[in-house]
Amino acid sequence: MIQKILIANRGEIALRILRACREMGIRSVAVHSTADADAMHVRLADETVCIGPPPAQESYLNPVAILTAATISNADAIHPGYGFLSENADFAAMVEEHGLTFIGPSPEHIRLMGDKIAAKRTVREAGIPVVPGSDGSIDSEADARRIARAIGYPVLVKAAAGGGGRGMKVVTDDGQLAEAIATARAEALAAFGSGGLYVEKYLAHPRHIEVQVLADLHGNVVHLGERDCSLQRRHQKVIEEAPSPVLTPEQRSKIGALVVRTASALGYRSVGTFEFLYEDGEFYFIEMNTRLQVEHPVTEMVCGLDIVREMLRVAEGSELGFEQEDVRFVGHAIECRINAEDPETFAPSPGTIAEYHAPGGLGVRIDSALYAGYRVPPFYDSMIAKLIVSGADRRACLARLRRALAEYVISGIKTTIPLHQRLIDMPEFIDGRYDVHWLERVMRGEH
Ligand code: MV4
Repeated sequence: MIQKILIANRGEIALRILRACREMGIRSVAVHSTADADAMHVRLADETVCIGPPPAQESYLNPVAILTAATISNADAIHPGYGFLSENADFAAMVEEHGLTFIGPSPEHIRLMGDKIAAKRTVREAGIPVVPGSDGSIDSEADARRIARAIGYPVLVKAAAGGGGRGMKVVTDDGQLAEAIATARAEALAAFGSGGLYVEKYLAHPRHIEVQVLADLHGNVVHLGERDCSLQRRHQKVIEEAPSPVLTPEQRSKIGALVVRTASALGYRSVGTFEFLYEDGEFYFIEMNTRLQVEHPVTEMVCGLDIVREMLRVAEGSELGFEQEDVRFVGHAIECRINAEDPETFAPSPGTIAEYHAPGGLGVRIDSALYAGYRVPPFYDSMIAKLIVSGADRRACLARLRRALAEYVISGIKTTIPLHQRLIDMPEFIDGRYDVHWLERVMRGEH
């Protein structure tokens, strides 16, 4: 049994994990940089350890500082949250070598899925549809040209170590291929230290639909349905919803069964997300995330499950207490990510929160570590709150979301609340007619 968990994160997700710990009678250890001494996760934890100066490299991204904190606080497990060290296979291995439980997938699964080429090959062999393209890395321009001609232009050159859109190049004909490969390789080497590339057919107007799985250590795997995360800007999600407005129950069951079979065959454990592009009624796997995700609450709201609680339970070896047919999807949920940013320019807006009033009422959930008087530090991600609203159906959910956004008061800094208010009143959003490029077109004034 896990008795004490060190939470290797900050902000709303540290609070989310801490709340699950408290409800389960597990003691919590918060770690923090000197910039976060006054943070809510530090105030609410049972114990706290300062792990370094403000830059994340020297605090939240420092494995030695975090393992030292776990040792001196006598924690028996570490939850990495999302971002920071959550998908660092070496860190997960170090945690286990120290005799602690890493609350997440095995280091081997994290490493496998971190290599996008290996991930794609693995899930394809298990029967999941993938985007047509090179089956492996491309070694030369000639190699890439042969594949590009076979699948047809336009194609996308992607970095094997990438993800999140970094090191991606669209190529529309043979003539652009050499330069795209050279720049993509250079960018990948600079960003990830490895230059492996692969080629895919470029889908021009896909949606981003991802499927949540949950697996225990005894071979039980369930899927918790999908989230539609097509509203993104510069590969940052802005609004997510469950279910996707475009899927039928039959499509959900079919893709769900495929990912469950695959996770099962891999011996996967903990939570994970299979990411797909969805275009013209077809799914195409692109990547797998081996962590708890920011947008997990929309799934919780439609499944009635506490994903973090389940993640902690399976980490200590408990069996999933339910089967696939026990997972029922009820209603609709939408999450707005609220950032400390100018809603038009997206310039960061750190500073002191003067007034804070969170909306409430039926179907309204706020996951945030904000409070009046809190100073949003300039050193970290600008997401300061998630507003998650649920309703009997998408229309009811939207009406409630509109109401909740209007109630939300965060003064003293700029936030993206006005952007959300504008987006959810646009006909394309109301009708669910949007793809992954829609938001950027709106921001350029082209919709
Ligand atoms: C694609 C694509 C079109 N065709 N792959 C961007 C981030 C990375 N996770 C995958 N991405 C894309 N891959 C093929 N073969 C378009 C994108 C893409 C995108 C995907 C999901 C959400 C937002 C996006 C925004 C621009 C491009």
